[in-house]
Amino acid sequence: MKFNAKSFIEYVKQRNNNESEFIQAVEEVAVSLEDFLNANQIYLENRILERLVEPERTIIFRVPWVDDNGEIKVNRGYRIQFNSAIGPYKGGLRFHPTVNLSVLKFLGFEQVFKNSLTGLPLGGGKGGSDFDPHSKSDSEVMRFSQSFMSELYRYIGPNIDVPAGDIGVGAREIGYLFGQYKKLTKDFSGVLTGKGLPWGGSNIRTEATGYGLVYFVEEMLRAKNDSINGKKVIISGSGNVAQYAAEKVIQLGAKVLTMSDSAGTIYDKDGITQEKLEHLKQIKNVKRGRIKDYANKYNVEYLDSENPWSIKADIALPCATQNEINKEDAMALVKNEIVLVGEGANMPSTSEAIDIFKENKILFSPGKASNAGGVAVSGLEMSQNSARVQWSREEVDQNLKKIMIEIHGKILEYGNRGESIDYVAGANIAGFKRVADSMIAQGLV
Ligand code: NDP
Ligand code: 2IT
Repeated sequence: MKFNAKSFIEYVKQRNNNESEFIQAVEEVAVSLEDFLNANQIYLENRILERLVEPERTIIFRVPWVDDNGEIKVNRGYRIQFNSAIGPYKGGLRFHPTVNLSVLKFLGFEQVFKNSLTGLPLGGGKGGSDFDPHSKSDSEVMRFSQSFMSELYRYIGPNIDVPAGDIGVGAREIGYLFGQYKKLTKDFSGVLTGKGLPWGGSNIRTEATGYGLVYFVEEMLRAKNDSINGKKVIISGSGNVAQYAAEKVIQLGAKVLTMSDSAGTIYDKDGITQEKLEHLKQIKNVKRGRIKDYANKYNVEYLDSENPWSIKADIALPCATQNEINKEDAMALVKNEIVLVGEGANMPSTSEAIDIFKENKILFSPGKASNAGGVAVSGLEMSQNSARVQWSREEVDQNLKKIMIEIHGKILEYGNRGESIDYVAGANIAGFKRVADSMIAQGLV
């Protein structure tokens, strides 16, 4: 049998019309796997890739709720249970107006490979809603979250499917979702991760994605006999991932020049200090305001409606959303002699941008590798819940670091090209192999 990535993508396009983000994610994987599949016929004979691009189950449901004015609102809820070959479905929930089937399918598909790379027993899933938590009151968010869970609870469970946070879903939302699940099922269990520390959460889960990203970047630099110390770093986003990526960068002696939100970018030439970062956390997490307030308070440059990619630096860490680095942005980064691009968000670089990084020999790591620290600590939260224990910050942090270093090692197995490392191919092949072997072992289900 012969696998041809191009014709496979045509087949996926035909079956998933108009799902551009999903097709983009599949295309990247199919291209990476071409040689590997042709050299390992067993995966072709078992039609593993055809099976992998078909979610095991897709649940779509109505989410009605009442706003503070007593008006009825209706949103759409989703949970995509993508693949359970190596563990219960696991992955975040996203609440954002841009959420649709294509976005959640790309996220669920990537999650399967990411979770496999962690080495933990985690299948892949993703869900969410087109609900926009911006400018909603706490009680509106609570009523929406309760309505969402009133349907979702039927399909999840600590050994079935364990959702967590993603864009628009943080500690507040996880709390309301957990409360409603418990009320409906009478069951206090580890059905969600990202829980509060007093009620079953794990130390370091809040920090895990951002810290893990920087641990991974350190490994990439170490492989080049370099280090992060003294580097200039541009970060996009100012949510969970961006905040803790910035924190770890600062701790390791590098300078964070930018952060952003959906309205614009702040450019702090002196570098964001831990103290200023604490203020930014207040703006974004407590006041739920705009990053522009940071520029006003510290009198730094504010780039209205712009992203950070035009600012000169050594390292770029996109930590906001998908396709936030396009071809022009990638060219600007290359022109400014960027050394490394480490994805904290899921699929923040378009495929044209990735091609430009490759052509210019930029060290580039895909989100499914470098942002795996979040779901990895979610996996550790599940273990702690099962054992009814809570590990210390130090213990979880050490575990996280170890997992990120191991992911780097697994990628080297398949992505080492002598003088360079193909992190995209390495992550896709290593992530695929574990899931594919498990699928074959479990028969045609
Ligand atoms: P948050 O909701 O905490 O923060 C998202 C940030 O990105 C905010 O600053 C937001 O701006 C900005 N943003 C969101 N959508 C857009 C958009 N369309 N255009 C421009 N800016 C945007 O989410 P997280 O930090 O949790 O997630 C960020 C990324 O990291 C996502 O890609 C997510 O899938 C990924 N990720 C998250 C993990 C986690 O554990 N949370 C784990 C692995 C990956 P504003 O404040 O204006 O909305
Ligand atoms: O994209 C991701 O890996 C997440 N949003 C975290 C998933 C999780 O289950 O912790």
